[in-house]
Amino acid sequence: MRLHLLLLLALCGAGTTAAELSYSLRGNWSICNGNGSLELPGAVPGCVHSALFQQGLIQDSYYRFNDLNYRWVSLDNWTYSKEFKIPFEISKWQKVNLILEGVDTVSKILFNEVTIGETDNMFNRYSFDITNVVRDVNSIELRFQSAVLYAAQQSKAHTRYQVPPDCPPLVQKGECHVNFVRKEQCSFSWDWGPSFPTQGIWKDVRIEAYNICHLNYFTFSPIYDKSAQEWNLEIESTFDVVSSKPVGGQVIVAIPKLQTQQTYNIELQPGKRIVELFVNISKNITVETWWPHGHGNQTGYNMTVLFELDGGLNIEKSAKVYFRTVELIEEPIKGSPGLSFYFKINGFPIFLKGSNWIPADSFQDRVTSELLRLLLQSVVDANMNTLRVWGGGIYEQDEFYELCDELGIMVWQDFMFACALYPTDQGFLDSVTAEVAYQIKRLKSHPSIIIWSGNNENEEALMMNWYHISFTDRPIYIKDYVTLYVKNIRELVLAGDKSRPFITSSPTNGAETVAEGWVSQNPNSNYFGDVHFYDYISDCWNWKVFPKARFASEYGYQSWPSFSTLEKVSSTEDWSFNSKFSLHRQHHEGGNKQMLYQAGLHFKLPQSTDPLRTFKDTIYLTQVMQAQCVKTETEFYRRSRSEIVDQQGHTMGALYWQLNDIWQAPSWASLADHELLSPTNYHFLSSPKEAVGLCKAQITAIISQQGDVFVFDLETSAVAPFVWLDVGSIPGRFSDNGFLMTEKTRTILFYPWEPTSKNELERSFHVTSLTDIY
Ligand code: BMA
Repeated sequence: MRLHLLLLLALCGAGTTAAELSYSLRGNWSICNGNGSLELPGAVPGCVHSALFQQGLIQDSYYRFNDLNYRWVSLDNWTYSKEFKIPFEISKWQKVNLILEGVDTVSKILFNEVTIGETDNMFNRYSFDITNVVRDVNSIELRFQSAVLYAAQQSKAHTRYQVPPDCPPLVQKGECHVNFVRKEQCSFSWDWGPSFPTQGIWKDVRIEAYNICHLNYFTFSPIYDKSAQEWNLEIESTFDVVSSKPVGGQVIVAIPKLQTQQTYNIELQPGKRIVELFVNISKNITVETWWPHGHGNQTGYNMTVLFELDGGLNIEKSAKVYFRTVELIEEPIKGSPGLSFYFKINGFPIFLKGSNWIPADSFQDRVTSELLRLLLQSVVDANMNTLRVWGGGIYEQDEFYELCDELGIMVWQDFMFACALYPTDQGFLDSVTAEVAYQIKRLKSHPSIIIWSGNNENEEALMMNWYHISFTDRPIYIKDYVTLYVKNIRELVLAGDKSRPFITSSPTNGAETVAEGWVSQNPNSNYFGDVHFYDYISDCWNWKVFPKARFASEYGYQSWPSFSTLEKVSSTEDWSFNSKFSLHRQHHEGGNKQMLYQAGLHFKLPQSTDPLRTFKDTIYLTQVMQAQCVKTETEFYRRSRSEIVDQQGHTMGALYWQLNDIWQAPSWASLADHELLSPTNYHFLSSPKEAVGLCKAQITAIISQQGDVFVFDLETSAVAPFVWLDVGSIPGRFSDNGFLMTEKTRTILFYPWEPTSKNELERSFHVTSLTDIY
């Protein structure tokens, strides 16, 4: 029999028992719908949609119109339950807790038929005291309420005034009132994503039992003392002391590579206790700092913290510590009104080049650490150094930040509020307070996170009056805004994390927003803070249309994903640009027309007599258009770093919208089914549609294998713009793609993400260039 028993700590000395035991409740649970007509097994961590799919009760949720067909799943109220025997003698333990690392979202929890608590926030971690209800054999039940129904109820109960928007635009085919529930905001639909408001236990769940005392939390941050020119480390540990007497002992902090070992005496009084330690790193020792990718190494140091407490109780923690400083510089610029807005890492100004990150899947149980590694490795391979974790998604899993630390990717971390106004009644604020305090503790030791931002676009929504609020009512909403982001979230950040700056929103005017009472007349100003810029009408080859801003944290253009990506979730009748399917997948009003309009400015639109050929060529052309537009705009921001023109400039960041996709649909993403579009540099002297003398290029490839990598030796019969290599559904990444081929031969590498063979690649290989359409 496999016991899910993990012995975490053992008391030293003869004849003693363990001081803490943990019993995992991962694995098989039973799931039941509201009226009991459906009962099925389901995995934890997981969600109802995944369980239904695994049991063959629903098809792939991303297939064709299934987002609408399976709406019933999110509208039902499901129950997760499990019976289990604890494989150790539970009565011997002074304190027993049920720990839920993530519950999605609204549930009532029963343990041995006794209600032990409720949840209403998928971003919080819950701990319930079950000492008095736990037995050797137990039952647990999480009775979920549909997040959609809950959000509607909460909105209805908010009678004093409306908190807009009520519903997303119709074209998004989503659910309403998402701003009333602390859940991934884009799970009710977005302008690039479907509506799948999942239910389930989406993170780890376990029982922990302990005597004497227990380390609940451990977090730390390195702080540089400028005047003393030395590094210190602040370590914070949170204990639950269940012994009736104080528990004394020593803490030994060791960072061997920095020749640091310090011992502290502590005494923990009964109850919840916080221990704060301050470790000084001697000036005489060289500390190698953590640098972003492209600027230096990502050096980290192994640290152990050993608590040797009374009665032989030993608790040991180990972690990697990275040292770096980050400053957000807002200072006057010669020749330009306003203030700069840029980051100094370790005292060195750095241009942030990168993209925006959204959740990698609607169903988080499908987001593996392997997938994260592949995506994040692509980020650094494309020479980016920054990702913004956008506020309409989730605080990412630990592995995401660990990988960013390791790879040198700076993270701009939004709190999870986006494109909406939010309520501020006490229940909502309490839930947010718990969420924010927890997320700060969980994430603050990651050097990769260089800034916290209160929300996505909510200052702009308010001040640009997206929701048509009357002038007389505006103060109510401004007050709510300040209550939530300034009086609550900002205060929590200031109290919990001194190692990185905080801004209230993105876009914002930074110091100018503060000066204007936390909301600026125009949060998108070119003279302060960051901007978000979208323009689908102007010609994107004309750099004069772009804002010469201090920092562009969002900009972009849509394209369609490759045919091989779409093929898997569609059927033959869907394969035209104006099919019901193509319209259904487009969640941005007018998006399909905008893409053709923009492409038509410089390219001849596909005119094949074969409808499938036309569809494939149109998809290809939207991708070429997107690549060109993002290239032109990005290069403009990069150039603007070193100039002031018309009193504007000194741009220090360019993060395009968006890196990844959540499903197979048109969007602003540059990575779709795991392929990387990586532009090289060139300058066209005219639009390709006016170019004369382009002849059809015959491009061939000889594929060979070198270890895990495949080599594509390409040969072309003519100059070929926008050469696109495609290996169908084989996941992997080309070293370059979408390039201009002016030389006769070129070698490109293919890095597969799953085992494949030369034969398989040869079968799936397809190459397109602009000359195929002309
Ligand atoms: C910005 C983002 C997202 C959106 C994108 C494209 O507003 O913050 O909300 O998906 O533009 O429209």
